[in-house]
Amino acid sequence: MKKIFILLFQRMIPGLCLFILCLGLVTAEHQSTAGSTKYQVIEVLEGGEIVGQVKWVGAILEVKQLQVRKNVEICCPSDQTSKPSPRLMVSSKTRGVKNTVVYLANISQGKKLEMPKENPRLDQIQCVYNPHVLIVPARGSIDLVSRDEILHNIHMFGAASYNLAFPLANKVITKRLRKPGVVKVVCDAGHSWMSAHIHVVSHPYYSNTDENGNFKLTSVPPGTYELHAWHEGWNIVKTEEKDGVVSSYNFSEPIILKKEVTVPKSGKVNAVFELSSSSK
Ligand SMILES: [Cu+2]
Repeated sequence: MKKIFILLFQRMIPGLCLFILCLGLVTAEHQSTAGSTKYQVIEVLEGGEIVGQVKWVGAILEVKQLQVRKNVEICCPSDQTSKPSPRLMVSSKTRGVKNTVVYLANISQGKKLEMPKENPRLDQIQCVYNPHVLIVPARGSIDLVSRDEILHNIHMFGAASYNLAFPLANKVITKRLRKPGVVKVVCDAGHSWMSAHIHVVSHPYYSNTDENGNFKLTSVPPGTYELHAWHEGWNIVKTEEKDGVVSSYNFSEPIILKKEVTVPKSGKVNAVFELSSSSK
């Protein structure tokens, strides 16, 4: 009798495993579907536009930058010993602030998030990331490449974690960015002045400001939204020294400005954000 039970139990094990596996797959599928149902793609009828500018108010600040002490011949070929900080780029003509990501924070439905024909690219050129801020659709890929004949090491953290060595120039590494959120990029190969931000986005209503601080969101379903403007920030909260020399600056958290906007049917709404030395 006991033997029959053991035999039956042994025969049930593969079935039981299969059942648990199926349950797991169903749960995983449900979770991934639940994640993607947060934003719904619809045909946008009588969509409107949000256009505007991120502006600097008051005297333009110059953000301190670290001295280049490693691979100077590649990083600073034109005899400088430091590079201008890419953190705060204000046009002296238009007072527009570049690299501010303006987006709709509470949109639940709208146009489709199109995958770009070519992957967005992050270059490492003369020990600077180019572009400094970029937008990548979630589940899309990014191409990372170094143009310098020295070692760079991309360290990403936040919404994605990667540690990627670039010992050679012109070798492209492609990585998928699955989770929406902000990814911070730094170089772990002794170039502590190098930094960039990647916004991994789950809907198409994101715009990175140009050199005049301009942004534009198109085909927005008519309605009232919360419009956010993200800037990485420029205030130094801590200075670290090594052998009497500044080795790194720790910056304050990104600044997020908020504004309510109402998009009219087939119309346009203008929005202006202001940043100044007292912005937090
Ligand atoms: Cu580097």
